[in-house]
Amino acid sequence: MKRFGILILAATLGAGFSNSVHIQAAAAEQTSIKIPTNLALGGKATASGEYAPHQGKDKAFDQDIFSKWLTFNSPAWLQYEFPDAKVVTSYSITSAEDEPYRDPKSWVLKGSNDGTSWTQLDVQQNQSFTSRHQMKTYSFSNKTAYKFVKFDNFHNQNGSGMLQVSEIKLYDGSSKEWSTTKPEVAASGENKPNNTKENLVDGTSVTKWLTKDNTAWLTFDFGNSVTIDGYSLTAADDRPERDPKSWVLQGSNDNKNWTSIDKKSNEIFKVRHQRMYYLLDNNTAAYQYYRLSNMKNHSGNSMQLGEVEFSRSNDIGHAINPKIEVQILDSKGIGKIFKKALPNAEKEILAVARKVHEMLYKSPADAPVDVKKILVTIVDSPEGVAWTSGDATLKTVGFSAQYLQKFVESPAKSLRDEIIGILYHEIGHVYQYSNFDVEAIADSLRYRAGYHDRYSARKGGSWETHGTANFLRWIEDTKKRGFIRELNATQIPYNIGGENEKRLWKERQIKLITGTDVQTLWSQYQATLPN
Ligand SMILES: [Ca+2]
Ligand SMILES: [Ca+2]
Repeated sequence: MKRFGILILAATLGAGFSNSVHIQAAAAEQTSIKIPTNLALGGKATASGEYAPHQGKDKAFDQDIFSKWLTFNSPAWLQYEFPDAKVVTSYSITSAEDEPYRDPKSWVLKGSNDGTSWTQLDVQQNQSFTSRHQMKTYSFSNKTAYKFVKFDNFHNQNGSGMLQVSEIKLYDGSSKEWSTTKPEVAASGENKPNNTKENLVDGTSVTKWLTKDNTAWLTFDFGNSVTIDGYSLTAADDRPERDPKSWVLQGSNDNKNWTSIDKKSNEIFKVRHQRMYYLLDNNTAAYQYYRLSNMKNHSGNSMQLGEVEFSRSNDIGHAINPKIEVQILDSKGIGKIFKKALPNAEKEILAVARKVHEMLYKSPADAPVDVKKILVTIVDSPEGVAWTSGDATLKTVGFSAQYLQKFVESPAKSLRDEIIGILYHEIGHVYQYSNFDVEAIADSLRYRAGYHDRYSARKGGSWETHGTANFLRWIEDTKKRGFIRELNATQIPYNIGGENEKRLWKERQIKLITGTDVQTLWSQYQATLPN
């Protein structure tokens, strides 16, 4: 399958400012994070110099670590004017993607209300950035609101020549809190010790719940009332006849009186580990308990599931909220089949975007960019399938109308599943940070969500040329949970030259993360595959 036109993203994750609180409640398990509010929004930047327009002063305040402000003369100054005066008490500076000598070394931060008389707020000297796109945060005490802040006497590491920063954020200590809750599960039955009900909410479809019955119910207790706007069921590893075929989703606040929310009567999971997402478009009531009741399998005497997830309005994942827009632009209007396959396309694409983000980042606070909008277009393109382009705030995912047309002409296949699979891949590109084999990482997400058949992989080749995506997925599932996130947090150093050096660097990263040599992992993986 041919794909093209992929935008490669880069740089370090903005860690270091999120608080994690782990509360072991009586039933459900809750984690919350605080994302600090960046005040550098909607204001005006001025500077002693800039390399406009591509490396202009605005690039220091555009919420995008992949763009930078560069000035040819150090020392320099950089000023930010807020729309309204703010009480700034901390700030972060993120280094750019290359040339460490251009990083800031010393500066004075000043505040002013008229742009003329200045009060010193913070002084830093002998600072250094040990990696590219590294974010460093500085705090100071201040109780006065200022309309202007200015980084003055801004020196680079060399003392003269160019100075550059990729991003500056300004904070007043306010933040927004998000939490995630792992529910307590109750079930009509389970198969101890390996296929227990807890396996339904452990974050991977590799572990499963199984009951030796053709009917079942499952209850999920969140500890508090929460509204959900969707839920997903992920198929287990084998035996499709054990998949749930029908169920009723209900909500309750006392675990006794139940209200029906959704009903399915003939669901078919076409690929093992397929994650089927069900949108609840008009659901506004909050419930503490959710129940999959009257579950029936396809046939036989057992039922099983890999994972059950609920999309909660207060969840960390909902901090990811890009505007989604779909435009049918092809000359013959073929693109209408896209909307027919995904009737509520904007909301379904948002759900994929949130899942992809979760697969790439532990928390939205760790993500290097904040994509504001994803525009999905269906266009004339006789070649290719889909592609992603754009800057950090607006991404465009293109689909070939001709490809969709050809696909829909093979009735054995589901256009809906194909589109969702492509979305896992392309939205992977929208959010990925690492330049480590961008195609393989994006495709590993598609495998993980069950929109490529991982069991169709065959023995042969080497790790970097033959089925790399499923190999990465296999490491994630069997060797190291969070492996793909850690891989996505790496960045091939800008000064690494040849292909061989790059390969050795990649192999070192895999060993660093997993503790195992890549050739050993590859041999173990090969042993799991049929000839
Ligand atoms: Ca920037
Ligand atoms: Ca599981």
